[in-house]
Amino acid sequence: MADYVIGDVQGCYDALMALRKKINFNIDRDRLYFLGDLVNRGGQSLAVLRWVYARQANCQSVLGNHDLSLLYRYHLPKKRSKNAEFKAIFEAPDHTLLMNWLLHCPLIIDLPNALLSHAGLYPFWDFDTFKQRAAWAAQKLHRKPIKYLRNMYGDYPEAWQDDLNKVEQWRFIINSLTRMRFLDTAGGLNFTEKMATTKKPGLKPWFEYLPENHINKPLYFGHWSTLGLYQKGLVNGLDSGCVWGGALTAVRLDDQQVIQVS
Ligand SMILES: [Mn+2]
Repeated sequence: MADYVIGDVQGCYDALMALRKKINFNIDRDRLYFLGDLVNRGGQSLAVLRWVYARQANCQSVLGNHDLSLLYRYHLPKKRSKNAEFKAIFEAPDHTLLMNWLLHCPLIIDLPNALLSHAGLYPFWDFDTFKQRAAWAAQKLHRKPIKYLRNMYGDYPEAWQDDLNKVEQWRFIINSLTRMRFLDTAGGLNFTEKMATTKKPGLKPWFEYLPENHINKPLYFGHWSTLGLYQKGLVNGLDSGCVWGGALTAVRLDDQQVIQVS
C-alpha cells in the first residue's frame, strides 16, 4: 500500500495514465492525492474528471484555480466561454455527478504525514487559523456556490483584515489557497509575477516567509509551473508543467520518492 501526491494534471489524461502505469497504481491498495487543477488546457479534462471521480474512494483532490473556474462557469451559465474542454464537460450526460463531486472537493488535505493545498500555505497565519479558514471557505462554497462563485474573481483584498466582510474574507482565502505565489513583507498577495523569480522589490515566494517550526510535516503544493519541481526542506512544489510540455510529477509519501512522466 502506498500514498502518492500528484501535481497539476490540467486535463492531460494520457500523462495521468502513463503515470498510473509507472507507479503501478493498484485500486485496492494505493491512494492518490491530487494538488488541484485537474482540468483545463490539456484537452482531456472530461476524461481526467471521470477517471478520478470513478476512483473517489482512493483518489482525492484539493481545488485549484482552474477547477474553480470550471465551477464558476457551471454555476453561472451566463459566464460560459468558448472553452471546448469545459463545454464537453457541461454537455456530458454525467456532468451533474462530476460537478457535484468537484464542488465538494476540499481546499486543503491535512494528512498525518503531509499537508496539501493548490497554491500553498499562507505563512502569516498560524497553522490552526489556516486550517480553520480553509475549512470555513470550503463550507461556504458547498452551501452557497452561486453566491460565493459570483464574487470569486478579483485581486482585492490584497491582505487579510478582520473587518473585511464575509465575501471579501472568502475571496482572500480562495486567492491565497489557489493563486498565491509572491507576497510582500506585509503579507499582501501579488498577482502579476508568475515566473520562478522576480525583480520587483519587496516580494518573496510565500514559502520564504514560513516561520521556522511553523509546520512539522512536508507541505505539498502545485500551481507554480515556472518554479518546476521544487523541493527544499519540508516545502515541495510539484507542478512541473505537464500541460506546457514538461512532466507530470508524483511523490510517494512514505519515502518521498519522485516519479515523473513527460
Ligand atoms: Mn493553478
